[in-house]
Amino acid sequence: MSQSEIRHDWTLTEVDQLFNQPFNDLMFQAQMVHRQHFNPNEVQVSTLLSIKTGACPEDCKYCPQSARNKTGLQKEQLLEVAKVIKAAEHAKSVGSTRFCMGAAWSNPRDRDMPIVLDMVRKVRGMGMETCMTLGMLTAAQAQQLSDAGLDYYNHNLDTSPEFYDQIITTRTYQDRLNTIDYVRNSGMKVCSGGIIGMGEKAQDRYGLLKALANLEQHPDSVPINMLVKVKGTPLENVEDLEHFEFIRTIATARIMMPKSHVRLSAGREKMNEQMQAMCFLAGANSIFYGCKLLTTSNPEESSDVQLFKKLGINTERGREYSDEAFEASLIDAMKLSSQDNMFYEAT
Ligand code: SAM
Ligand code: DTB
Ligand code: SF4
Repeated sequence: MSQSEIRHDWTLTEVDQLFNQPFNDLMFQAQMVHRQHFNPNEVQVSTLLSIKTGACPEDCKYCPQSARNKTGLQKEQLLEVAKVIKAAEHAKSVGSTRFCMGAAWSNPRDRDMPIVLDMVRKVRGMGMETCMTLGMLTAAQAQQLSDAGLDYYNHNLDTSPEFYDQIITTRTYQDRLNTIDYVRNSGMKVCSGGIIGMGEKAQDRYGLLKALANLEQHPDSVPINMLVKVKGTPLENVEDLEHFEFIRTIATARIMMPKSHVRLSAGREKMNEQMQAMCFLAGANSIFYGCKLLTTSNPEESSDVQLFKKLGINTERGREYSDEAFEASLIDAMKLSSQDNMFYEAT
């Protein structure tokens, strides 16, 4: 089997052809690529926490946290560090290896930085991988986060450059590309993906994948979110996307970015077990684990544990884990889970 090529020169026509080949051929190709780079029976699990909620000045039309969208969301100021640590401890104890902290900011203010840097150091000190998503960064802020030990920074392109203006007008596509550059140059790993099902055309799904795969380096992690339709947002009544389109998006992302983790991200609550299994078969190998995303709900931990058991999936060990830390987290997970509430099979 030839090694899948790492390319950064995709054309829209090529993406279209890849995406629209017969479904079985697409799935087979995606699974072959997946197996060249990953254990097909392992999925990485991350837990999300909203560290600052609502009242965001940006106008993202999908987002329950934009101040322009009347979603009735309870606003919350930046959380105390101790509360964040408590949530990270819980996430670790139930088997999550990465903790992702998100803030409803356009960008962090310099006076917020000491607090978020403290969060990074403390969560990392617990042996978890760390991820943050705080909006746009300056090069200096990215460097501060990197120096504090932040492993990943999430900043999504969200959609194609062509559709983008219909979704967000308060920051440009180029602003997003700049932040991604600063993150990469600071030494952190890039997490960048988008949202599917916002009423975009098929061409926009190809355009998003093309934009991600043609970055100078592929993002290390690519979250593919299915739009969560929240009442009070301009997209609350957008038409449902055909599920096969979503699975095809995952498979195409897998083929175009062979070494990246592709995350089956928001929207799993609306997907049955079979749909999620198809997404794993298409090459998704990361999920958000825990009953809440940032402000909306996610499947219960116990149902994810059941699904993983049915599929024979184990969780991927975090790269930061020493043998001792990994063993300790296994023991914690076992203690906490009286019967089924754990991921790990002792191997
Ligand atoms: N405020 C920061 C920013 O936008 O850069 C970070 C947090 S923001 C909530 C992170 C990402 O969540 C967005 O880029 C978007 O892709 C995703 N997101 C937000 N609302 C969503 C929704 N209703 N459905 C699916 N994904 C959503
Ligand atoms: C990403 O791509 N999806 C996550 C994470 N990055 C930060 C956020 C999903 C948010 C869904 C809506 C909410 O819960 O507020
Ligand atoms: Fe604000 Fe981020 Fe939501 Fe946009 S996606 S409104 S920037 S919290």
